[in-house]
Amino acid sequence: MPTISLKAGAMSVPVTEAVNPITKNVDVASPLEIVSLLHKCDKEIFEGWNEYKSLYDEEVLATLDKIITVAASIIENAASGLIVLSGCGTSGRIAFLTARTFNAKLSELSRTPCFKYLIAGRDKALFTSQEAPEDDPVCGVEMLKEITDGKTKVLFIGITCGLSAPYVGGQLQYCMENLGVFTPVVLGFNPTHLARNNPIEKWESTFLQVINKMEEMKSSSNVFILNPVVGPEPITGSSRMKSGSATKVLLETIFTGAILSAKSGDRPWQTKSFIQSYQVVCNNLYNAKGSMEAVAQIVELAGNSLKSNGSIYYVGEGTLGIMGMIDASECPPTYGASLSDVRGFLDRGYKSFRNNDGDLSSLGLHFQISFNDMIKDILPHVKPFDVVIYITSDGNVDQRMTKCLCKKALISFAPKSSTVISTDVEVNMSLPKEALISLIGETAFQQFSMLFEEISTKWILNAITTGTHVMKGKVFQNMMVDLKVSNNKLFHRAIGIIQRFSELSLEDSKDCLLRSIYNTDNLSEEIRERPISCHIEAATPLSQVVPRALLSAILSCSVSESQRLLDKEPVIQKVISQTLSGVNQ
Ligand code: S6P
Repeated sequence: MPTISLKAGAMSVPVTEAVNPITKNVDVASPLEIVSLLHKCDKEIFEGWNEYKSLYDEEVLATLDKIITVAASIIENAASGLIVLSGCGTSGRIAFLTARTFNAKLSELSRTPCFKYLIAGRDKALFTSQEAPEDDPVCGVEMLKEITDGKTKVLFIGITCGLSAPYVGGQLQYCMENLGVFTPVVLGFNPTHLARNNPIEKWESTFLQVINKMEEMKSSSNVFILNPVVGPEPITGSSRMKSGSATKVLLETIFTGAILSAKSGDRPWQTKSFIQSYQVVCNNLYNAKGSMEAVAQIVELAGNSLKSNGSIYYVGEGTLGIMGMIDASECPPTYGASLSDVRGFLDRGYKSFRNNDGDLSSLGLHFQISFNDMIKDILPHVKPFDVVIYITSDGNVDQRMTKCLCKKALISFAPKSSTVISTDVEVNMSLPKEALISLIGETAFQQFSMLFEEISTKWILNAITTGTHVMKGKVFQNMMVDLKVSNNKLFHRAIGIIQRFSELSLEDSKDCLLRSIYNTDNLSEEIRERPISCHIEAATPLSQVVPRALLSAILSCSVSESQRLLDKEPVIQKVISQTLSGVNQ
């Protein structure tokens, strides 16, 4: 297979969009190798990447401490204050989960819940990808105004892993214009100079300009930039993975600290120790005897299921069930999977989901999320090669959910002896209790151990869905080539992919993409000059836009000829590697 070097210098490509050399051959790796490569990438979250500042950098830790102080003061004055977490896609889903977790913690402590989340595309985006609202700064501001109405002190954390989402950019700008009320924080994983600098339609600033303004203001006002670098994603640009995990780590470090500071005026741990506890959990997860092998077996089982057009169903209670739902929701935008390929179910459905808009089940089948829905709609029709994956903290599984004649796997945080069902594969995790207690103390361990189970679950589920789609041939080298061109970020990523593999200029690569979107070999000036949002609108409902463009770029052939090649061989990974090796012979 030819090795293709990245043409653009690493320093001009945002780290979150760069190619990770660790996984460059992940497309030809075995399930066990895939799991081990993903672990190597996850280690970079804590060990840092190149010369950039890591999670443990002094500046990052000092910024975290300052944000903890602001958050603690809001928790103490919850009647007039609010903590808003906002983001798009995975970032919005982690915002939701965090707000839900810490509101519950505050209720347990008999304090007023004061967390709210915002997600571009509203609650529908918790289950299905709603990429277009990500490009809308005006909508972001409107939603922020609506949710903060009447509040006099707001900590706003805008999460955008790539420092790129206009939805979040608009909100940050609005906060900076209203510093009397808002303390803005941007959370992302690129150095500031690599923030996105593309023009945003119907808006006067680029994201880079917003960040530059924050840089100017941060020394004199309560404006914070939290941007450690955790290195490129294992599947290029898939920020649900390392960046999503690092988002969870940082938000939880802030709010556990704030809750404890507000409760007792002091925390029994250093901020650094709390982050270290996730590192210990990460290493423990992958190093535990037999655990990588067991996860690899689930990858194999689930990969074979998807290859036979089967489905994967996550079944879980509480936040572990929600981790399953989040992982499932990311498969359509990341891998072009159908909504039925991977689904997540939660014990009490909307009764325990606690989302802003309440029960959304009337929106359709894929918004029906309870065990009852699964018993009614899925279990009677499961196929023998479908896979149900139970995720449980205590080893217990609702017996009604076990009555299915298909493959079964269990991910449990209880010893094997307490497992109540028989499955094809079982991953038994245990948290490294002693190490965690020595880092954060016994009380905090008791109070927050669920957070460590959640992140362990995230790492396992991300490995399962990544591995299965690699097995299905969706990934070429470590790049998902068949992406949907459904927002500005993905439009530019698509051009980057064509440029990378074809060695065409940026302009010519863009033309190739447009020819594929508009299914023409003669691109008019009128089409070229349309705003990017028009191209996105035209491309969103189409399939195989990027593979078609890529093949016609590499082979210098017509759009219809490249479609013909794709019709002959639907496995993208094969058709591209065959084409490239043909070209290189
Ligand atoms: C990425 C995921 C996307 C992103 C979303 C926000 O794996 O599919 O939904 O989360 O595009 O990206 P960002 O960079 O603003 O956090």
